[in-house]
Formats: sequence, C-alpha cells, structure tokens
Amino acid sequence: MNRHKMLLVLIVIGIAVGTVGMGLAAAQQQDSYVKQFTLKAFRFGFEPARLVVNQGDIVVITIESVDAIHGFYIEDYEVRQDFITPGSPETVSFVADRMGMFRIHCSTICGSLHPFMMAQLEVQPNLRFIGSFFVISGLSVSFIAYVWMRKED
Ligand SMILES: [Cu+2]
Repeated sequence: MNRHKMLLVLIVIGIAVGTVGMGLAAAQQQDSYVKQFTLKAFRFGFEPARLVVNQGDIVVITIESVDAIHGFYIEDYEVRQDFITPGSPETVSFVADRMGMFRIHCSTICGSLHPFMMAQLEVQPNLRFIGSFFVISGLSVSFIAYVWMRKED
C-alpha cells in the first residue's frame, strides 16, 4: 500500500470514528443533565430500588417516608439526610462525578430489618463526553491525513 492510499484509509477511518461519536452523543442528547427522582422510604426498603444516572448529571432526589422515621445515605458519595419523617419530604442534590455502583441505605434506625433497607445508585458513563471525544479525535485524524495528502500531491 502506498502512502497516498494509507492516508486515504486514515481519512475514512477518522470520518467513521467521528460518525460513531456523533451517534453516541446523539443517543444521550434527549436526556436531561438534571435527573430528578422521588424516592419512597418504607419499612424496609426504597422504591424505586435502583436509580440510574450518567456521570456528570446533577441528581436531585426527594425522599418521602411513608411509615416511620427513615434516613438516606449514599456510600462513597457521602450524601446524607437523617430523620426523614412521614409527611415532611427532604430533598438532596449532588453531582454524580464518579462512575460505578453505589449503595444507598437507611441512616436512621427504623426497626428490626433496618440494616437491610437498601437501594442502589448506578452512575453510567457519560456518552456525550465520550461521543465528543470520538468526534474531535476522528475528525482531527481525517484533517491531518488530508492536509498531509495534499502536501504530497
Ligand atoms: Cu429505615
């Protein structure tokens, strides 16, 4: 393969990577940066039991207790709200800056099965960011290869 062909292949690969990046970013485009949840706390669990967000999202969670005094604590994120009484919902907010699975548990002793009162926060990758990275790097490769090819002509 001569150099001209190689550069042409690079241009095509760059455009393809850029296109994939645009697709990734678009897939998450209709998603809001702000994720709001209403979480019901009851003996002995949370509903919904799983909250899914993307890295970089602003997460706003309103916790309502339906039966007893409960608490809310996200491990590693150190987001905490103790003593949530029925009829007085509490709201916590934070930026989901770390990816992964994080355990949520009740932070106010509420009965015999209190230690098992849990839920989960799942912070997934930020496709907008990854997509933009693909677009920029793909198109840069194409552009450099194109300029190089012109220079050789
Ligand atoms: Cu509880």
